[in-house]
Amino acid sequence: MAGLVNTFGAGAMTNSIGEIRDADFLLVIGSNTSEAHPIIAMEMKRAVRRGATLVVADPRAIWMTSIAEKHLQLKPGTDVWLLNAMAHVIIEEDLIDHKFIAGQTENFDAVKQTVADYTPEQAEQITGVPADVIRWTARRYASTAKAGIYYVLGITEHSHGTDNVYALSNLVLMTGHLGKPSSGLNPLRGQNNVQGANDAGASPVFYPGYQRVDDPAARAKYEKSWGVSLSPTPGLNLNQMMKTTGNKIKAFYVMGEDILLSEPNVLHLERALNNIEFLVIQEPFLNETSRFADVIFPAAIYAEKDGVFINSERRVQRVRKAVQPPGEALADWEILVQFANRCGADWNFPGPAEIYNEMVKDVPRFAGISHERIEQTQHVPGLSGIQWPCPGANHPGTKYLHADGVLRGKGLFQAVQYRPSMELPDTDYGLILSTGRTLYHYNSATQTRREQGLSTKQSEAYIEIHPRDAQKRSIAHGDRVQVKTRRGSVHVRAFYSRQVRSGCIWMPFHFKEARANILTNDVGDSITGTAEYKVCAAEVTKLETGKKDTLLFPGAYFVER
Ligand SMILES: Nc1nc2c(c(=O)[nH]1)N[C@H]1C(S)=C(S)[C@@H](COP(=O)(O)OP(=O)(O)OC[C@H]3O[C@@H](n4cnc5c(=O)[nH]c(N)nc54)[C@H](O)[C@@H]3O)O[C@H]1N2
Ligand SMILES: Nc1nc2c(c(=O)[nH]1)N[C@H]1C(S)=C(S)[C@@H](COP(=O)(O)OP(=O)(O)OC[C@H]3O[C@@H](n4cnc5c(=O)[nH]c(N)nc54)[C@H](O)[C@@H]3O)O[C@H]1N2
Ligand SMILES: [Mo]
Repeated sequence: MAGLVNTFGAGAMTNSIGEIRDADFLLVIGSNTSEAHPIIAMEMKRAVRRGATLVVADPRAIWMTSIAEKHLQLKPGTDVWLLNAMAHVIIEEDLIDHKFIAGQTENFDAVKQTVADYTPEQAEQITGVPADVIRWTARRYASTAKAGIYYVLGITEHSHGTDNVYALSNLVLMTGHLGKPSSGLNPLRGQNNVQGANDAGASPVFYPGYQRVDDPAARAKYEKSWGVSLSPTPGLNLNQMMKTTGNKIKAFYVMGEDILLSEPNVLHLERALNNIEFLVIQEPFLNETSRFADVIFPAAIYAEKDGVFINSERRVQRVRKAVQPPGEALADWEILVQFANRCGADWNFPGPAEIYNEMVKDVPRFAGISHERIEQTQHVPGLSGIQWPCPGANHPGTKYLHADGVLRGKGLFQAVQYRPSMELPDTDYGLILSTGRTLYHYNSATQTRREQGLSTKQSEAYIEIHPRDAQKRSIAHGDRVQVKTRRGSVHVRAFYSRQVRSGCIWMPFHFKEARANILTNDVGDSITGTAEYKVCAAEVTKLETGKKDTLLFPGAYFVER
């Protein structure tokens, strides 16, 4: 879901994971890297140990802030102010890369004009980050050659998520930190194959390989290749689909998503699901959504099937069947082929290698990658798989993007103005609720809560609350509380934490008995539809005193400060 927008021409990490250790400056913004991307965090730790400067911009103190040179503890949803103020300083102090801007970008003047109003002093008022720290960060970022930016959902899960990404892209373009090793813009992808799903065209906007459905040339190509006529308009995005459920949409085929746990404003969705005519889910496990299903196709999990996964650094890697799927479960592709054929298609794919060839054949960017080629890389030490772009069978793949010029042709500067989050605290709902994940559970936790060890480490839903906010509400560490927003309420434990800012509470979304998404706002970003999971207004009231024997804080990183 990390929104797939940037202004250079490809939605993926521009660098490789292996380049992180050589970076000299790292800006980690809206990424709880050590809990959500521990392997990548290891590379960041390596860089810091080597002497690199790490700056973390995050409303919470996370483990990464403990090794950071500076922690920019901004107020949630104020990133555009922070980033535009950094751009302001970089331009004011003439730290821009004139040659790169002139040769490889367009529309710089619009950004220059816009950020002129974003002074660090005013940014301090709005973000809470001291002006001198903003200046310091801007100078350090602009003047370090190997400077990389790493971001995830703290940037994208906002009604202005695309603006946040544009503001980051502007910094990259004005400093020319692109097309070089260890220096670029890196969205760290979420689920193991979410990059692959997007690459394959599992999107309302793209055919495989980010060819737009509203591009007449791309459409003509696929009409010919697939022998069908195709719509020239993009389909509904996930957010729009969820909102039209029960009205326009009468049937759903949900494959590998537990929508009743992971979609925002989920009680609304639940009511809507009562009004649809048919719900199919394709799943390895019974989850919350299966309560509403008319049909369940039992699906094999990753270890039970062959194929490829594509990771954040655009690396196409093989997964191999290690065990047989249980009972009647089949690989997702086998179910889909059977389904298509019963709808009248005539698909005869012997296996995933042939399906992969079909997917890449009209995509120049992937054309050189095949299962056979990936097999050959398997035995080369330190190398497994091939990174796209890889246009031909003799092409070695691409470590970092834009080395021979920006893929889009010219990098496009996009001037963005700050827009506040849609729902801010008021007298009825005095706190900002933010949600996310922890080290111990994986998204809807249909998998991790079946594992004893992880459930022992973290067994129940909770909020982190600043002691000052808790005491104001007569809540003690460990008490049971009600958390309420305009959309609903849940009961959880409250744990004191000085890692959240005063005025903010934080909650994981993993627990079905206290779904964070009953609380969240389903307003979506206007371009990607990604929901504002990171900011809504909430209030907390005490229900009962917590049992003293279970007052353990369940988080992976917690210090009483
Ligand atoms: N253990 C574990 N690992 C996972 C997952 C999991 O469920 N469990 N899920 C995977 C998936 S699908 C994804 S998409 C990734 C997500 O990876 P992350 O995006 O790193 O995970 P989140 O917990 O959503 O945390 C985002 C960070 O953004 C910060 N943040 C919140 N609001 C703001 C803001 O307004 N501005 C800024 N600058 N920061 C903000 C939060 O405090 C938090 O530290 O993780 C993947 N990895
Ligand atoms: N409040 C709040 N909500 C969020 C977020 C947040 O930060 N805050 N983050 C959002 C993000 S980034 C994401 S990615 C979503 C994730 O939310 P979901 O996609 O709903 O969660 P997952 O647990 O990743 O997986 C969903 C289902 O896929 C099934 N599954 C696993 N492997 C396979 C397979 O091989 N085949 C099939 N067919 N099914 C399989 C699992 O059993 C599970 O039921 O949550 C979103 N929701
Ligand atoms: Mo995700």
